[in-house]
Amino acid sequence: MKSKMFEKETFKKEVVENVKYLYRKTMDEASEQEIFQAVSYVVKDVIIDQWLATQQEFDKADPKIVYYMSMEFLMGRALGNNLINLTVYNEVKEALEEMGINLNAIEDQEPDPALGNGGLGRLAACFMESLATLGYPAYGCGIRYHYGMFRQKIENGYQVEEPDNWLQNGYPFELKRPEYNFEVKFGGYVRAEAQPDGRTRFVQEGYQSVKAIPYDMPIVGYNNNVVNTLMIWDAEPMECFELDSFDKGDYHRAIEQQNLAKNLVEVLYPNDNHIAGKELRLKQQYFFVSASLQRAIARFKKNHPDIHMLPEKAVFQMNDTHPTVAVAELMRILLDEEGLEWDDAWNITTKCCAYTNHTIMAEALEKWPIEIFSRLLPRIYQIVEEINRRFVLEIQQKYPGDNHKVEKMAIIYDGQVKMAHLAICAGYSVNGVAALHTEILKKQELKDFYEMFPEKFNNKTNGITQRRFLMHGDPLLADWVTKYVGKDWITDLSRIKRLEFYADDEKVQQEFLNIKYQNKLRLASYIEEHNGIEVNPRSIFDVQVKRLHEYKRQLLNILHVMYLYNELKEHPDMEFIPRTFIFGAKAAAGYRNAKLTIKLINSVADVINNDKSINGKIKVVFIEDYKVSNAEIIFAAADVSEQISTASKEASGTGNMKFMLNGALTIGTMDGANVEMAEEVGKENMFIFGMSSDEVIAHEQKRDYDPMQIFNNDQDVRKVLMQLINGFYSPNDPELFRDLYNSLLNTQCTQYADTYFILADFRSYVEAQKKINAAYADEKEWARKAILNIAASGKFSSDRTIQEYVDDIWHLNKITVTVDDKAE
Ligand code: B1N
Repeated sequence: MKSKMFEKETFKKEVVENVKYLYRKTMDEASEQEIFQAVSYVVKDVIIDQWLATQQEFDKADPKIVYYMSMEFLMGRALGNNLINLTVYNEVKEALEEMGINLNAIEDQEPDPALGNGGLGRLAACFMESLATLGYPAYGCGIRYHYGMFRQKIENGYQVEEPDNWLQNGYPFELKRPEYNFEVKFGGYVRAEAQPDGRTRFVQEGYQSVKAIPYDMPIVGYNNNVVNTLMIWDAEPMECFELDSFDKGDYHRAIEQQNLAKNLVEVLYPNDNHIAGKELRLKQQYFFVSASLQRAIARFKKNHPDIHMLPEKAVFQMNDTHPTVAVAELMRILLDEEGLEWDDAWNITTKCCAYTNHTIMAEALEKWPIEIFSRLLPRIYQIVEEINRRFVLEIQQKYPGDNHKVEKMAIIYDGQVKMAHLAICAGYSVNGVAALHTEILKKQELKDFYEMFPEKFNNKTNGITQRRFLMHGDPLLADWVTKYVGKDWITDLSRIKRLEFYADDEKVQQEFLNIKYQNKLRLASYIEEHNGIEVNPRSIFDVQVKRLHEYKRQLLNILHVMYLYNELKEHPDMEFIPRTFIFGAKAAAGYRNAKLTIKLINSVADVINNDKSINGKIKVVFIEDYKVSNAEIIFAAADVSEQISTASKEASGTGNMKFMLNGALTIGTMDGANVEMAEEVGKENMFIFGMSSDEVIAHEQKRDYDPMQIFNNDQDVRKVLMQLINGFYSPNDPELFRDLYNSLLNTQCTQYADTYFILADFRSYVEAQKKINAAYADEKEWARKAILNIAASGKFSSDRTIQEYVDDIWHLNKITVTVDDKAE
């Protein structure tokens, strides 16, 4: 039921009141930022009632709760989505219009809480939203980074990083909960203390500690009164350091504590699919894991006297290995604080912890030098050693005499703590994030573990929330979908399948094309405003937006653009539909080839966009600062979705699903979830190219791939690669792109040349691109394919994913929440 608060006159009055009380201003005097805050506080008021009611229901029903533990939650803006999920978006839009205020402009005032890098963090955000919408009791557990993902500026074609001070104006959708603070200890040493009963107690001494303070953010379910909680932890020094009381305490200690607290939560590590291995990162991990577990257990103990019941009431899902110290921390709490015996504690822990793997990229596998690990977390390290000792015995028993097994599977080996091994050993479930990825885990990366624990392994193909990525991001298309299939798709995306019946209907096709055109106009004006580039909305919008990584092969895309440009110059009359190649990507701050690829894209853009002789047939645009809020606009406007990773490398991908839902056609490899998209929509409605994952893996194992052969035999490839080093795109510095050239051909630079098989896939990519050109010439056929894609996107809702987690791993029950409307 809609709150009376959103009846127009009431709502308007509340906004005016808030502006008055918050800022002592009239509406005319208030800035857009102030109006954003005022509107948000009205919304928060309504949310708070549902939030309270949800908590009361938790207390009453005593349900099992999932704690989704993640270093990253890439939430994106909350206001618009909260309005949608409260089902009052249009009412509020109209009320504001009557006040002369544009809701979109107000939404634009909200900072993107960018507490994540890319797919992994955004998945966590979609999961939170789906959990609330399906009515499952859940907490997200993470860190309240003071600076999230950096803001990207492009200067002279180069990426420049700027701090993202998302908290500077105060964030209306968070609630500080200082009463739920917990101490987290680092360093020092462990003293064994003999107990009268003959047992030994372990006490950490000489440590430094911080106070963890949670901030709760409401996660609003769609039209169901359920509001779950994302708890993100901030750090404060244990004792407040007062300048006028030096003499009272130890000055140095106070300063140290203050610095520890400040540094801990200062900034998100801006690496995607890569681990920097810095001590501070391990501190961050333990900090939020320890605080979250302490809060979860305190909540559990409030109404359960017997800690053995924990597995019936709580499950801790570890989002990749980043929170895997949870295993040892839970053991520590059970052993040292609850006084359980090892076997008892282990039995509980292994029924509470589950692990999701998100990548097989070697550089993303977490390993900590035991020197760092044991110094920072001495008691936790002891516990990991004991887990490892027992695990190694188990391996030896199962595979007597096979020392190789221990070498490959031990948790501690070669001076390192291997977090994935710990997660698999202690977790009762290990899942991959797409069918292909899970198969590769079972057959290759985690083969030994799969052989030992086949029952633990399962697949949970990723998904995305249609509330944000269709309803909010693409309202025209959302209404159009509703017109044909009814509005059930909002909470059951499988219903969108009924759109299939209209795929051949020319009127429906035309409507789709008109909506796509409107969305392209919207993106074109965004690009004009933010990049100063004029693009032709009648051209094909060909889009690759995602983190910049060599395995994602933005380089393949731009090499193809260079090739096309050569073709157009040589054959000015060739059949060609104007194309706008749109890129958006942040590179990790220290990732040289990734940053150089951004420079290359911008350099190619400079040359091509300014070449009058090709009549604007190709445009290249690099959209600055790709983030959740502009992503929604970009997906809605795309004709072509580039999902071109080296097969086997992209665990799932989720951008691919967002494009599909918005009616873009995919050009992609048989990688990650692309494989399942092809299953759903049919290969004939996608543009599939390139080597299969089996082929890639075979070449990697045999080490028999030689890109130089391709360079020698393919003139077009040669021409494009020479343009990287002959100054064609960098006349003032012909050597500028030498490292990219080397990465493709020079075996001395990397382990082997062209690690990501760009040249191997180049020809088949060119062919697939030609097919796109031909297909787009037939507008109706194109629209038909796009409609079929939308209709086939039902599987890729995160609602479906979450239901599978619930059925197979978490075993939760739904709650129902009713609220009294205080505005009544
Ligand atoms: O997780 C996404 C998948 O859809 C993507 O294919 C996958 O690349 C992504 C270390 C990661 N895997 N690993 C990371 C992020 C940050 C970090 O510090 C690794 N991100 C993914 C959701 O399943």
